[in-house]
Amino acid sequence: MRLSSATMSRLRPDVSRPAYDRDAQAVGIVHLGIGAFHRAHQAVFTDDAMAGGDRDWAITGVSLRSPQVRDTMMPQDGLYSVTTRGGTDGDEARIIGAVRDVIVAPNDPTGLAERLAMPSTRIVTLTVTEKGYLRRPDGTLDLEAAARGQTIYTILAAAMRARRIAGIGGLTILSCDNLAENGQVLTGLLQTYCDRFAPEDAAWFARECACPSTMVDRIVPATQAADYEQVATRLGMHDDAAVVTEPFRQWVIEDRFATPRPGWDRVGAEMVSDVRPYETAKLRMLNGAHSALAYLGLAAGHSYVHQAIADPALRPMIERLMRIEAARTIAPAPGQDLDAYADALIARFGNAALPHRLAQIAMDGSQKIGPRWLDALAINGSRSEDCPATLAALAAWVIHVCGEHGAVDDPMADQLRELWQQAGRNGMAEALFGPKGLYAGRWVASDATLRMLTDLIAQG
Ligand code: CS2
Repeated sequence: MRLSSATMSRLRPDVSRPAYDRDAQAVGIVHLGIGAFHRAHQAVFTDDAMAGGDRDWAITGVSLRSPQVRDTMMPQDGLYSVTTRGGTDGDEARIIGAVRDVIVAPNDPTGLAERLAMPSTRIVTLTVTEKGYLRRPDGTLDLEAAARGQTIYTILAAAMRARRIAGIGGLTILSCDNLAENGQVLTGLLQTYCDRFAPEDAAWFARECACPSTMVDRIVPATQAADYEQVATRLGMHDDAAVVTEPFRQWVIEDRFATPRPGWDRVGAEMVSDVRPYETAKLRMLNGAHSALAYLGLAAGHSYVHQAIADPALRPMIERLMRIEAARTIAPAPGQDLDAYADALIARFGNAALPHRLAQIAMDGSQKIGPRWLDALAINGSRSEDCPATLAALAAWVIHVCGEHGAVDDPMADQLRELWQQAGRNGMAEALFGPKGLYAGRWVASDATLRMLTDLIAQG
């Protein structure tokens, strides 16, 4: 038996299910990039908001490329389970009903355009990962890539045009990706795109739309074969769209909407005027430590986060990276305790009930190191503060991308391998982080730092 509207009544009784009439809800949100993270995070908040009485915030999920999510979710009428692991009460499972349907953008561009141009659609949320924004290493928009096929830019620009011509209101466009100042960055990128390809829509976008910044947090490992089996036992039926995650979830949202929104703040989201202190702490401490665990942990022979954080050779480096090198670059909001935050992160990383593959985190490093490490290195560098732990992690990433230790899953893998061939082991630090380096737009290392990095890379 497989999960669907028809079988939901036969779930095991301890599995909670949507507490509202799913069929009666209009679609209010279109989500671009419907993967496990969205299903375990924003969709859960929205499900809670509708269970609390909010109406008409059903979600249309959009896959930008692969039909895989549609093919698993549509036979289940958009239903799926979220199982939390490692909590004090053991595993808990619930069914989420917030997702109405899934569209594969290249297969159904018309259906997608219609959904985005409906008056009931107010919010577009995005989890397209760092590389989905199609920026060059210096942060500027790659206009050519942005205009090719179904990208967030072609999709959003078409939606804006349709809404402008139809005389319906704008959209709130909410980036839920791990970029520094994601709302402001998205505003700038969309503006650049419109100026170039849709100048008649640029002013309308500026006037009618808003891109608040958000900090999203929940650890959601890719679901493994064994997870599906365990979930089936718990539910009493199969769920091919199951997600497993930790009990913790956090969503801090800049309170600057162009449209109505669900009462996410009544179900745990924090609406604030400035997201930056939360977002920089999350990016530089959580994600910064995560990426360090990934490259240093893989090099040390580990496979999972909970193993790497338990390694006595790595743990002190991770602590130093978070508590000293990252924390001193963050201006905390009133009441924000960075040391307590680091304690909580160490405990979350240690959650052995939720194995999280280091290789999953190691993906797309070229897009991640900027907000996670380089921004903190730049601030520390300007104050002449040493960063041995962050530099060790950075050296481990440079070695990782040489490609000699296995395939590198990164949109810049070819470019980075070529750089290795040209620059060699002793030239990589300079080629990446020197004054003319690939990352010069983000961070230029001092001569002493380049020497230290070169030594670390040479030592392997
Ligand atoms: C991770 C994040 O894969 C990665 O790069 O660092 O997905 C991390 O698990 C989330 O940001 C946690 O909120």
